[in-house]
Amino acid sequence: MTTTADSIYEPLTEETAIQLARRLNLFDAEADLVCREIGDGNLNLVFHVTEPTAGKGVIIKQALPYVRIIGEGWPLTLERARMESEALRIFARYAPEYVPEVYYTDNDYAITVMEDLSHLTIVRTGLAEGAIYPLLSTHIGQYMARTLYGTSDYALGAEARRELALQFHNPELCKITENFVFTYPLIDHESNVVEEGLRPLAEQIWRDAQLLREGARLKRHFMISAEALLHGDLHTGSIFASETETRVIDPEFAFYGPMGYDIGLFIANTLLSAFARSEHSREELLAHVTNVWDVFAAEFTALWQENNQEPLADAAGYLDDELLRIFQDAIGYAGSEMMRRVIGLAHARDIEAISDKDRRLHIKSSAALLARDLIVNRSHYKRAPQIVEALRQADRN
Ligand code: SR1
Ligand code: MG
Repeated sequence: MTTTADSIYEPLTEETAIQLARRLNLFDAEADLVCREIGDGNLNLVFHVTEPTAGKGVIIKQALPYVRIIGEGWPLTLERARMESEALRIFARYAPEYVPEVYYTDNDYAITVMEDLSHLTIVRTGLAEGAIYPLLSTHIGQYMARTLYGTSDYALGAEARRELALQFHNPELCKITENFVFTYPLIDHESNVVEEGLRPLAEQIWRDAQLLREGARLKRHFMISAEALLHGDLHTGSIFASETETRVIDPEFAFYGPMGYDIGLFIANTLLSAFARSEHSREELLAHVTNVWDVFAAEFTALWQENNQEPLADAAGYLDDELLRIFQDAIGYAGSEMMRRVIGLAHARDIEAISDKDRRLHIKSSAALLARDLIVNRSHYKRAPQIVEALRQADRN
């Protein structure tokens, strides 16, 4: 959906966001409400409406008809708000404890009203400040196994899976991923942001025939594999957490795609946060990388054994083959995501925040070398600890 002259869409202000919260009876009629626009992502408006005296709040998220960080020159479908709220409702069927509750949706205004998670912090920010989130990878491993398995052919049967996939074409948001994650970082594209000092490495990357070929294969697989309903942008900026709680937000890129994509994005962004830390404080983050896969694989296996619509699912070795393929897809996608965070448009804030230029450049080139290895050599990866070993190796170079 785009806005037209007769469309009723208009962007909210802090004042109209309060009026909406009142109209929806989300607070007592007499409550004193305050509102702040807190969106700091690339795309949307986010209003935090609170009743400070009662310690209550809600989040009102609204899509703009363009990319927020660029402006009106880059129009973008309002349909993404519907994708987000429908995906949140579907994920809540499988993993309610790991997503915010959706209270209200208005597709004309591209609005989703949802649970206030302001008692939690965005994981990317927390990790940059030294937080550990001891349960993060266990929760995210469970979240991914339950949502990805639950929306797959294995759990739903092919007919129901195809029906559900019809709701999630999401072509404009998929195009953003295809361009900004897969294509542009591998060519000398004007949108890339290559830090001075990194250009020779970027030029080497753009000439690397093996890397381009494997990057193209990963992109193609992303485009044609309708395995499960993905979050579609599961980086650490899309996760709120505390020591005990974890919630996945922002699934506006949701579509039917390869399961390894969500897993790869979580792994990539955790690795980037690990790179951003000093060597001796990385261990907890590296443990998250191995644990997320172990938890995912164990939970996926349990779900597979409990409920499986595929009559051939018990064929000897088939589950192991599936898990290895998903793992190697995840390795490749982790590489694509890391590469775009170093030389694409949207960088990792924790790495950009490093003030020592030599250290920042060392981290970026190590991350790019690791990304290359993950993409090109993904079929050599069989176990999660190999990822950690590869990071250490890249850091030594
Ligand atoms: C132009 S938008 C770039 C990125 O912002 C979103 O958060 C997605 O990660 C997208 O790839
Ligand atoms: Mg987002």
